[in-house]
Amino acid sequence: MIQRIDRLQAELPPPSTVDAKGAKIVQELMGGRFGEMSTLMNYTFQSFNFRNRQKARPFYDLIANIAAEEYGHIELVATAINTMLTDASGESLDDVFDESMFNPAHFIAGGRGALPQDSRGNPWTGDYVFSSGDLIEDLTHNFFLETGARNNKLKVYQMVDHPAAKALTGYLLVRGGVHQVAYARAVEKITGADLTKMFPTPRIPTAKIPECQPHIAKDLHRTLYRFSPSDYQEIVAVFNGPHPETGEDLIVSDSMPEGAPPFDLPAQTDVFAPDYAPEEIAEIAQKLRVAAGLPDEPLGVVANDTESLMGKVKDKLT
Ligand code: MN3
Repeated sequence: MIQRIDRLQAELPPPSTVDAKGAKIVQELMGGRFGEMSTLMNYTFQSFNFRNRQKARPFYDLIANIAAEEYGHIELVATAINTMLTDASGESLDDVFDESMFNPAHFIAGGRGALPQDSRGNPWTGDYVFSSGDLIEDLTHNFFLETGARNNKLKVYQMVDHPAAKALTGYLLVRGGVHQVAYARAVEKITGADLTKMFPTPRIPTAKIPECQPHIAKDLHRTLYRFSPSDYQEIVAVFNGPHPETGEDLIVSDSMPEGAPPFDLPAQTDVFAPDYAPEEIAEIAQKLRVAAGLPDEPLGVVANDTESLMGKVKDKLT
């Protein structure tokens, strides 16, 4: 089972200008063949289907644990797309539609929201999942999947200028690198075949990408987080030794990333999100909260709400 934390794995910038064309391009990192839905579902199904797991525990733990991190990655991609589709400066829909190459489904099927699609608007498909039951094949596939994913992230980084897309790809390039190393190391531990000799594959100069630097400074390029309070402890048996590019020791962190609260994106009434009259829903929600004996202010935490109870507490502490 999965426990959910209402925070993003990394900080993303607040909404600024609408970039509908960029949002369409970033969809590739959501629902493309090498997108985060593919990494999430590949590792999820491989972990569900894993047989003889007690005898192969370090490898089961590795795949199951990375699957959990990938859930947070689809959340980050969605948040970046939603930020790029958010009107923070009064930009009218006409201005948005003057752009070529936007995805109409972002406005028609979605309320200016991310969709499980690629950059062409094609839906993500389960055909992208490879779960053969052969551990060595699956691990080799996963190495290649992370390789393709980083390749696509770098292309999106180069194509899209919106700050949310830059922050997103800067973070995911670093994390994808960790998963690539993890799967290479797993193949090496079983077969002796050293995929890391193929590094750098692809050639991604993360040291020269400004948006990667804050994460590299925090060692995120060589740290595998354990996404469970008590389980998946055997990942340390695989994720160890020197990083193939930098030579630094690999690290397993026993805690999840601290992460950051998301920005509460404003209602977009032109697309009925959350409704044509969001104040009505707010009024109903407030009555329900009072009836349930909840405090006057929301209990959830967002990045831009200093009025909430938790926001005030946080303000006092910082
Ligand atoms: Mn990922």
